[in-house]
Amino acid sequence: MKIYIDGEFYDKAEAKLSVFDHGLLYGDGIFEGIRFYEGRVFRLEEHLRRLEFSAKAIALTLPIPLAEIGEAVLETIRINNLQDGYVRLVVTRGCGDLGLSPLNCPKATVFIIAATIKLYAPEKYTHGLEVVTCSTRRIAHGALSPMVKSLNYLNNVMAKLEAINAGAGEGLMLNEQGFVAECTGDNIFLVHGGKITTPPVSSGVLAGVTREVVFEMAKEEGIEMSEPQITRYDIYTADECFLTGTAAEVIPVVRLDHRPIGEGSPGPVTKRMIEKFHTLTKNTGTPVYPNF
Ligand code: PXG
Repeated sequence: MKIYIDGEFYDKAEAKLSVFDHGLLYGDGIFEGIRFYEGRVFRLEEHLRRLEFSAKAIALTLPIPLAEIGEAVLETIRINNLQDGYVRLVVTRGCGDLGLSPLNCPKATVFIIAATIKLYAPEKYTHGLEVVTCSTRRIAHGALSPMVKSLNYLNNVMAKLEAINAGAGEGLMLNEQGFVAECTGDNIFLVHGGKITTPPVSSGVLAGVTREVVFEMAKEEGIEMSEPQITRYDIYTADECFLTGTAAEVIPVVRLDHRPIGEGSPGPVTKRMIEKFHTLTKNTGTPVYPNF
């Protein structure tokens, strides 16, 4: 495995950053999780744009132009000769002194890992996930914008641990007001009477790339879609529920807090979204290899 760090490729054992990198010392940095399918990167431009916005929001200057970062993503996949997998693209604040100030860090560091990905068990896609509500709340806008895909994932990590300890596949995170935000690494969607809803970004949601794909697919299918504030009651009483994320893709949820959602099995709208999503991942994306 070859890993990209600041323009060079290193073997896995040699791919190391300094203990003085503020990405490690303070979680000061940003990342993207990107998937590629059959030699094509899915929604690369959208991921790069979100990275650019995350960087702007935390006043981090990207050390190379965005287009070069995109090219480095493709090169990392190529050098590892992969067709299907997952890219972790990380930009840290870089090395500095001990002390919070990012002004101590002259240059940000970019690293890129291309690997295969471990998915939820295949039966979860056909039978659906069980989700529990976590007591850990999603980070508040007043603390750090949940729109920033930052290296500060500790609240989500703690929520994930709660879900695992409860024997559930995923954890539902509420915002400070008690409204539904999202799961620990996935956006959430409901189906009520054939219409799709999802919490607005103002509820403390990451603007997921896959979330945006659901808006497009719903439009194509002529399915009405809106973003009202959502409570757990809305999920308990929904016909269907599903999650989306780069890692999870589109996955049905059949129980929340031990209550069956709808019939307690994946519904028709969810199944249609899964099918359409697979068609998109198969047939669209930025080619990794020449003469594709
Ligand atoms: N919410 C949160 C908090 C996330 O971290 C999503 C929603 C879905 O966004 P996308 O753009 O992926 O549709 C995420 C994404 C990982 C991993 O390694 C995590 C994510 C994506 C890919 C990999 O755990 N989170």
